[in-house]
Amino acid sequence: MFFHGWDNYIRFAYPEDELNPMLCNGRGSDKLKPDNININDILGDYSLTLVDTLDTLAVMGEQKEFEKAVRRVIDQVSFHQDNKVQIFELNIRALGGLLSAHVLASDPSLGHTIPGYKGELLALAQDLADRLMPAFQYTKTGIPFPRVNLKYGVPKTETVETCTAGAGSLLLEFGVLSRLTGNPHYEQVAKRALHALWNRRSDLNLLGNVINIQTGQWIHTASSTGAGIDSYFEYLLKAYVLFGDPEYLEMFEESYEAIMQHVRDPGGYLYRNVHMSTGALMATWIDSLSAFWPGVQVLYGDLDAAVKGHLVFYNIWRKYHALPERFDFYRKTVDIGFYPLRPEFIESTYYLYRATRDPFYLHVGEMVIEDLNNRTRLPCGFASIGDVRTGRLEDRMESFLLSETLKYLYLLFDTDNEFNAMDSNFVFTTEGHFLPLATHHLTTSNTSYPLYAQHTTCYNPHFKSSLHHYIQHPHSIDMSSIAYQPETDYASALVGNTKNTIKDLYPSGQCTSPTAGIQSFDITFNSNRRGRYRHTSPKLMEVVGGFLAKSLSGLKVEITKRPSRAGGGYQVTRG
Ligand code: DMJ
Repeated sequence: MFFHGWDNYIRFAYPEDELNPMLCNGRGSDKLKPDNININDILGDYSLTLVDTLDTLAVMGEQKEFEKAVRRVIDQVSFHQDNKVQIFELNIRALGGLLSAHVLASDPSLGHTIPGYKGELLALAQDLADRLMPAFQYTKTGIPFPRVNLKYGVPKTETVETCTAGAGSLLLEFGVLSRLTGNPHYEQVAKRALHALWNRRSDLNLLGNVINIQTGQWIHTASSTGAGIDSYFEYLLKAYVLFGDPEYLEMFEESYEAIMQHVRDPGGYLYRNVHMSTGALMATWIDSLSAFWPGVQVLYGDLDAAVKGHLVFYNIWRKYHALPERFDFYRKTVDIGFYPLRPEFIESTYYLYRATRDPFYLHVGEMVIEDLNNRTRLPCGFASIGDVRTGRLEDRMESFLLSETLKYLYLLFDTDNEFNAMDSNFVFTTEGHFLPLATHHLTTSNTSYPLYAQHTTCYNPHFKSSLHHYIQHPHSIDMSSIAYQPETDYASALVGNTKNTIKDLYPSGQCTSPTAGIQSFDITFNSNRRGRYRHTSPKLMEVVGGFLAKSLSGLKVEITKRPSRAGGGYQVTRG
């Protein structure tokens, strides 16, 4: 799948920014419609998909292709463009892509060095960051302007309203750039922006969605884990993982507590839009961007909450064979129907599998692969879905398909991949870029950091040493798989999903039939005073109308009570 997207991009679109999978050609900035921010916030004529995909090539072990792509970037990519772009998008997609590829190309311990490479990607990254810096120049609060012209700086007419995620998700890339170049300025401005937002949190410790960068007033006061705020939280936690500064963890913990108390619904499955000052419900939809949140919860160590939240998106996906941009949980229907091949649900699935090894998550991955291939694959690449209900396609393949969606899918199934086994402090950024930081960069001249970032309750699936924080799952099929838990049915009902057929799971996700000898066991039922049958076996779970035997390796047995008109007794079926 990856090469279907990548080869077609290189063949039909490169050196343009994106592939049009229907027209089989390339797409760059929209010069005819400068206000088309859907395109111009992201595309600016710098071969974006190429830059965004570099580290995926390394992650997939495609060293020759990685080297070739890096050479292409060095020889042909320039950010000296008369285009107004969003600093958030350029930061996560381009700066993150360049930094990741630079570290891979230059650090021998990672096994992807490129002969003759002289740090050109780092120089390009710094050139790009310098072009983004005007966004921080004339702000009274320290919160940056959302957009800059890469050639001429911030236009005089530029809006002073920015979203929280846009202004507060810069620290990983800017921090790494500072430490690699020795220029602390990038990290300082990103940190200042983060603090400026944080200092404007409500008494409930919640942040709003849109803020005026000059007055510091909130414009849109809905708090959520979704669009407009999402990666702010992600960067607090990942900044702690990467830089080791406990301040970020404390901020994350305060935010997390507030989210769990006010944004999460009392049932524990949905993360909603609530007013940042009162906690009152402001909308009845959740968005597909917020599907990243269970992944962050895994990283933080709250596996129980992660499993539940993920099940909501799993059931929405099963209902529509993709994730609609917004789903109304009150009406149990689609609110906004497009799906531009986003990664968030797959990202969380990946984190959950790394943490639990529950084959259920491999089956989720299999479902996603089938749906992507069935619904979005065209001869020239993969197309966005315009409406998940009708399957109408749109002629766009965003760069995150190759940088994130297919990277996480690959890492989900390539269980022994070297990037899954790494035991050092690194993160995947919000664009899925692999970003490590060597230990000697953990201290800077003006700030002191503890040498190693490790919080005792923080589970990082990439840290082998922290695995003891969570149970090891058995390698054989076991009824403890989330597929068979009541939570799965609950989440299914929550989104009005009537498709309840979960395929049988196989050990470690292998599609082989389990071979097990004939087993027998005895269970004693005792009648209590009210004539009800009681059992004492821990292997039996009471379900509506009968019992379910569990924890029997390789065997599922269902015991159902027969109605008296059918003769009574129990019906035993093999499942
Ligand atoms: C990506 O660019 C990143 O994942 C970002 O954090 C959110 N939007 C897209 C994917 O949906």
